[in-house]
Amino acid sequence: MKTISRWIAVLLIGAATGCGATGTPEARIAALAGATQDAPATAPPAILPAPRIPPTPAQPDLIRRVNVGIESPYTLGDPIPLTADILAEFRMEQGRTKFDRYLDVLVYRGDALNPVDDAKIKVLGAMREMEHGSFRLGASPEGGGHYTLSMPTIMPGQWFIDITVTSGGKETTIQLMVELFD
Ligand SMILES: [Cu+2]
Repeated sequence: MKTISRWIAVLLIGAATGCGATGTPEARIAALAGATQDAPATAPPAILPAPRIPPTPAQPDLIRRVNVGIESPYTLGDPIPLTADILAEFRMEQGRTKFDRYLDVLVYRGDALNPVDDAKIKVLGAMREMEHGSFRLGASPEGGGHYTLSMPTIMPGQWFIDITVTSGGKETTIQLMVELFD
């Protein structure tokens, strides 16, 4: 019974310390210390944290378009029609941190020679089944039909990015799934 309640405590601590399955190294050490605090004095010393592994080059982001619930490949920069004559191209690159992504949306009428500079773009980002980390931000007009946003995609995993473009009184939402790898 005592052992079971310890394990529950460990699980609860693990659940409370983050959305990842493993939590931070510090959290794991804390959980371990909590679970062994009434161990005999002859217990071996606490396990030292593994050396911190420096960030390694991540594998490229996996990007897909989600359209009425169906995912299909999306190559950054490919035009997606928003209305009968308005198109948008979506580009992303790594931002200032490992997981932030810099988003560039190019909006134009017919072809890129006719940029649309009076669009409004709102971006909603969320991880499925995770309450934390959602963001709702506007992209800034940069001229030439470009709208940019530094997206606080704070952790690896699958992010669903809803990009709502309002132009000429018409609103269209494009959803991209961006999977970031650690
Ligand atoms: Cu998360």
